[in-house]
Amino acid sequence: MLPNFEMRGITSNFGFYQFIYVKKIIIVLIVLLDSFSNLVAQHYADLMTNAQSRSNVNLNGKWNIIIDPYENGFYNYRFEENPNGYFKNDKPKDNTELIEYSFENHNWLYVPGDWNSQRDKLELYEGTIWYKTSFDLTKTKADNRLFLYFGAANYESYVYLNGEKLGKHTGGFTPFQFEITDKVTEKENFVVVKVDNKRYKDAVPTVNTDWWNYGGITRDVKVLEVPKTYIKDYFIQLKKNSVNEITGFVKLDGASSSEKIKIEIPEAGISTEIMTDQNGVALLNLKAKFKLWSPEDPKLYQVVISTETDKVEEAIGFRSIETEGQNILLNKKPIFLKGICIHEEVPSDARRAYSMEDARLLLTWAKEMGCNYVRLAHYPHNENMTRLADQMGLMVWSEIPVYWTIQWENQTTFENAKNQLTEMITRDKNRASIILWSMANETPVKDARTAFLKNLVDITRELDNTRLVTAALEVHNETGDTKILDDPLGQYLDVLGCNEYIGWYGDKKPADCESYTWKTIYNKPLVISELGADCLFGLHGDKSKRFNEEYQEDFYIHQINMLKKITFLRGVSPWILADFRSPRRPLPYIQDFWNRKGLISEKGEKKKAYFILKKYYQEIK
Ligand code: GCB
Repeated sequence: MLPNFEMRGITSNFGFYQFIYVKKIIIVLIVLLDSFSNLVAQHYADLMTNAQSRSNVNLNGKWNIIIDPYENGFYNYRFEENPNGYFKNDKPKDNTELIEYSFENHNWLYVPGDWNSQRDKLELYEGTIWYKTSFDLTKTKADNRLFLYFGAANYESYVYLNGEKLGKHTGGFTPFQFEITDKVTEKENFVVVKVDNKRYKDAVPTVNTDWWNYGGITRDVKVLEVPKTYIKDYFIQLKKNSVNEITGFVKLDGASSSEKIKIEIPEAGISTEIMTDQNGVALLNLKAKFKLWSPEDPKLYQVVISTETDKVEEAIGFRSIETEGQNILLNKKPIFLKGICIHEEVPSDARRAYSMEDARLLLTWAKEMGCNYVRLAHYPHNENMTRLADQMGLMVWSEIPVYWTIQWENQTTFENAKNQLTEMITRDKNRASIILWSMANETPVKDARTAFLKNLVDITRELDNTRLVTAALEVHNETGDTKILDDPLGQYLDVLGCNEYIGWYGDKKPADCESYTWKTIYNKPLVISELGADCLFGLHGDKSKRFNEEYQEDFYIHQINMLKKITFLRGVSPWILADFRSPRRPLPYIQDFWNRKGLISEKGEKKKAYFILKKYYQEIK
């Protein structure tokens, strides 16, 4: 909800009634602004935006670990939280003392990184591992503040500094931070983190998925240093449907009175000052002529935000994204999303992706295939992916792991999903590349699920009404050769996503898909968010035999023929860029724990179907 609060055309020669009228408008505006400022103050996640640009002590590297499958370092023998757990970082002085652990051991893991790929014995481990590192820190200014920032850790993390609990975070794919200003000393601070990747039925995602449950501190860890009053958050994007008007906000943390904030976008000739209110929030509304961000020309502007004591900058792109009937409009022009789904995994190393080099590998593969769009499945990927997508001109579908069947009636599950959604939007709301926020993947059609997801849609629109909202649905209504997309969730979405595997799952052959006619009850654009078939690179033979390259190739040929006939189709992201690890896929010799629907093998080899999709994308204007 970014209200336009600019007032135009108010002149001084008003009569009494006009005066009353204007007064009313002003009161309404003040109430609106105030409620928006409260929303900004309270509803975004407690996170520093653009943490990447902050001066910091980088805690990446080797951390000592203790593998703790029984959670002995957390619970006592009555299964109560132990006040003297491993976070105390003790060790026996000698054999007269009974302390049964020590971080001074030979065990360590790299951070960032998943544990499964770093040690053979951890390949399938699901449980607790304790991590420990230490750091020295001299502040550059005495009254500066310090935050311990995690890019992500999967799935549940308890964080301790110098033996004291800072807090807990749930969710494996979004950032979290703790203020540690008053808890840090100059020398030998120690951070201990208990990371647990056990799966639970009431969690998000739930127990069954189709990807590897990589555990550990999978993204960067830093201590960030900021001034006493610092620029905590900002939202600087074009207003919904506009190509020349920015609305947004800047939020300071620690401000005791109204403060001046300067926003500069030198290349667009913008230099303006705004004042914060009692919430530390300053609303922004300005007009300028921008060269708009697009896949063909991913123009980014350097945006500088400064106060008397703080300054941050970053490259931000400006573009509009909207729908009109069954079209998706980018910068007011209809666009077709030529895409591919991607898991956050480097297949050649069978590990989580986390670095800029990893992001470059995956997104370059997508670009080479002719994509202008990527679906980052099925959870928020690391920030390098969305920042690089900004630079490379790839539009992004970003999703939370509300996957298959979670507990729709469980309030705690809802709060968990809401929190992950809020953290995703808080982190990435200035990324021009992101055009779609996705609520879920392949969820069953029933009232409790639709209510759950509608609530998430409402929250998304409240936090960011500039982007489109979607979800990967399925067809549940089929009569004869007609597929009817009528999922009730569709009424709340801007873009209908739909996964379909005609010719792979079920009893149909690849060619059968061509006889289908697609319909929908909604006047909305459709993106086929998945389609795919498994194949092992190098396995050749008859196209009627599954897992041959020829089968997958034939499947893509028929699918593309079908896609061409769907009148309301405005994009596609086949499943998937590269083969990826999944415990659901044990078929020996063919899968061996790899989902083989990649168009590229785990070694980077291109399968035959890759070239079919590339050609299709080349032909689309
Ligand atoms: C799907 C899921 C995806 C799976 C894929 C498959 O529909 O959304 O996560 O990996 O199918 O390979 O079955």
